[in-house]
Amino acid sequence: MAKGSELFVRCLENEGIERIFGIPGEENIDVMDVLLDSKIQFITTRHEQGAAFMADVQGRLTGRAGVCLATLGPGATNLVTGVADANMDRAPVVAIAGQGATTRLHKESHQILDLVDLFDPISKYATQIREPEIIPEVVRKAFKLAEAEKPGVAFIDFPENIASGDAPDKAPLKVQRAEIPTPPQKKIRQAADIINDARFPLIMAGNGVIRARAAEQLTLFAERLNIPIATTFMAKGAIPFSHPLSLGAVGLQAADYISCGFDRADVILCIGYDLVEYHPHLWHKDASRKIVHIDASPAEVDEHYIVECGVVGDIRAALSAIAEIAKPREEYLAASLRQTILQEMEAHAEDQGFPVKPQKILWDLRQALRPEDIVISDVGAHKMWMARMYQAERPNTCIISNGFSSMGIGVPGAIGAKLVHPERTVVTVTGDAGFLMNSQEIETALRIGTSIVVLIWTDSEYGLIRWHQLKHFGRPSHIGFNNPDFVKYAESFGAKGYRVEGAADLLPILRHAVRDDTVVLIDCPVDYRENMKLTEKLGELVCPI
Ligand SMILES: Cc1ncc(C[n+]2csc(CCOP(=O)(O)OP(=O)(O)O)c2C)c(N)n1
Ligand SMILES: [Mg+2]
Repeated sequence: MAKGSELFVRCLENEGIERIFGIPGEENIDVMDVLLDSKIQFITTRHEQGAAFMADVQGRLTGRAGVCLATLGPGATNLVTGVADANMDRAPVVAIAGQGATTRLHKESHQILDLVDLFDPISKYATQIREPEIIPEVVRKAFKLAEAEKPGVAFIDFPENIASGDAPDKAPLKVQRAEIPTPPQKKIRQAADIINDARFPLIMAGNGVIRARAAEQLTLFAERLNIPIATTFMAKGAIPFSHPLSLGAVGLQAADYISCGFDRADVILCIGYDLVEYHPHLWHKDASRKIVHIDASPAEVDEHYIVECGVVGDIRAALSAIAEIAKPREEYLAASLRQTILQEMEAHAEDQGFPVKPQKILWDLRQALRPEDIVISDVGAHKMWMARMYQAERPNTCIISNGFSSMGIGVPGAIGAKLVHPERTVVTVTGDAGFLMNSQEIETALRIGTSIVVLIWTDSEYGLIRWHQLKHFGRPSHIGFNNPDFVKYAESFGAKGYRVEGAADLLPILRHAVRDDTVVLIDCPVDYRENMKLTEKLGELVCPI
């Protein structure tokens, strides 16, 4: 007779997973032991949060659930931030925690916490395996729900006595994925009519487009109807930035050039757009535009997002069907807007100022990378710059957390991405604070041989918070700290470190770093005086259209 842990691992194998990220503990030793005889690779991390972020980014890139594992109590609580991030960024993840035996869960007992309660608000599904015979159902349900639209986290609490005890002779359940139906014809027609009647329609594409693997259809749709596209931060690359219909990314908490497009538009086609990414009140203050919502799920309720027509179902099918019957538009009003955005991006390409300006860092980074290479941003002022100015050419090549927006995703996220795409260069763009939140995973990266480049924007501050404080109160409050010597820090792990000492250093260092074939840290001092300059410039914005 098999043990519960054996049946459990067989069910995980049946889901086709290649690896699990995590940290062993006492209450999951049975699972850990069974994994030795499995083809599933276990990647031992240095913090459970790192494991969760690795699973998060792997899930986001592949559409298949990334898996992380922790022990009970403190192991499980350490998973929480990464799990919440995956859930709100709509990344499929199955998170597993060991648990004390079912004979001691009813009382105060060493390291026991009600984990199902703890994970409930940060997952789509949280359950406990109370009996061994439900293992195949629980595992199958967890994967099915994690991967179904909108993807997110399924959490499994696995008590130690169920893992070590006998399990019935059961087989894993057949893997079946939820299919998304084609939207009703009536809605396709209605959407086409609204587009035909529009004076200036604008597309806002969200991460749902990338999840649906609908980027190509989106570009074809825009080309055929001649409608410009702005993407959210999490949909960068859904249309190549070099495409003349691309207007870059929206999501700043303030007016931006692209706001001019929203102001001028009378119809906004929100495709795969998710309200968690960007409050509707920021781009639709007077709630007067006609909104066409095209997504796999019905729209969230929001007083600034009242839908004129909801086309719910498979995004690819919706776009092809609408493009076929709507009339192509002759004029394209946003060309001058694109010109302004391009000029802004290029303005500092040759800037020699030091510390290096954010615009220049992103310009050089783009020069050093191929279109298929992947950049992952951590969270901070650098993310705002990256979202606005990094020119992404393909979907899932610029990974930004903008649902939960948790600092610390950068280093572990890059490891997850490199495992998915070992042939591509993977760069983390991170602040000096977010970097040190999970820098311990450099050791993991070196041990498992994932070469990643970590580009640290050094300002010795929580830069984004200074930016907000200056905007609101005109003075900073408690945002400073000291940094270690990042070059020595890299070397102490056995990684490579570079320090940028002048703006002209950056591009050559980046070109070296992408060829170094190890973990590389680059300490790049950044000139964040540009933050308030941007705020002032956007405050005086004169629309080019
Ligand atoms: C885990 C977590 N803690 C706090 C925050 C709030 N927060 C957002 S950005 C930021 C500052 C980030 O500083 P740093 O990593 O140095 O990046 P910079 O803004 O300087 O580019 C803080 C504290 C957050 N998003 N996530
Ligand atoms: Mg900083």
